[in-house]
Amino acid sequence: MNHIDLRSDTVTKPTDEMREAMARAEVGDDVFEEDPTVNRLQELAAAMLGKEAAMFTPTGTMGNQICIRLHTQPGQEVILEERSHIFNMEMSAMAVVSGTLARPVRGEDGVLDWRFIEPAIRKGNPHVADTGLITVENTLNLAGGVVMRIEAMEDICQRGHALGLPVHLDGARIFNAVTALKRDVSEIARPFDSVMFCLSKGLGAPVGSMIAGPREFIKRGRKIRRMLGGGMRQAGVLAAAGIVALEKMTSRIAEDHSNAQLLAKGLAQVPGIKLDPERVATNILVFEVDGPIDAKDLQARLKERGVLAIALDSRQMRMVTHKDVSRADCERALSAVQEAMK
Ligand code: TLP
Repeated sequence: MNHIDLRSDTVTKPTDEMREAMARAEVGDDVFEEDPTVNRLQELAAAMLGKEAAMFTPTGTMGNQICIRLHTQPGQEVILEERSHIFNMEMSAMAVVSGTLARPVRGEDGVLDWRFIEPAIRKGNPHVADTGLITVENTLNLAGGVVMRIEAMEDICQRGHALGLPVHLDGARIFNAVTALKRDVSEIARPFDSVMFCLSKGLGAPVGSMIAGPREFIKRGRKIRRMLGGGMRQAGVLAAAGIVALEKMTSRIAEDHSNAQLLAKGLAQVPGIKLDPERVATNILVFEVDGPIDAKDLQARLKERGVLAIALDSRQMRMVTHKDVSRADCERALSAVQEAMK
């Protein structure tokens, strides 16, 4: 059976154009910085984000962790939203790689602003560890792809900087934020000291993420990437798909958001499902299953009906729209949910 795969936008397959670009890619040894295609991707990403430099990383997790390592000292704390990916899904890497402790705070509906961050900041108190970094995630995955406004991001950065604190953006889905906010990606990236974004999610590239920031920061980042085993050689075959992702795939993301709306409006009508379609702003839906069956049962029943989705726990379920699910697929998925919840 051909499944409708709503587990994640990470499941997207490279387009034909990407595969052709990959086959034709000019390559070299990227540890020597001699891969022309990787260099082109890095220059393109830096220019789009308005940063001095960028670096290709194998994964978003590695990109985030390189930035945390560069910004912090062992023993410091990192403030982040309690539902953030760095806190929940990166295998406690910030403790292992950087010797830092997460200081999670809860935003309103997943959205952080200075009110929530300020009380968690520790500086100069001899009894407690200092804060070394603030991280922000936009869009915030586990809170249902919620989007943070530019003004809130600017405010956090400005106030953080005034206290001498760097601010990192986990912008895994920055182009979903761009689409929802109708702003240029450089406007979102501007106030941050470093930004990570993924090529391998909604943009459809098979592998890879980027970090961007000041030239000196990225230069130091090359060493940390290598320390983590991410110094790749003829990576141009992967970067070639990344270039197509950045040049051709950002403008179609609105389609994913409109399919997510269709799903959200339909799901909100299903007895036993709790979801406010107004809160679905991008391509991720996180909803509660509070009916005759729980989220894990729903996941199993949907799978029998050819629809894949992820139960985050026994109550919460996540669905993600992307380029490889059509509007008709979303309609079929909705019918499957209606049947499964009966
Ligand atoms: N997210 C994946 C899973 O790991 C949960 C997904 O399916 O959504 N930041 C954010 C906000 C992410 O959502 C992810 C991946 C990452 C970082 C890490 O990217 P990768 O998987 O490339 O290490």
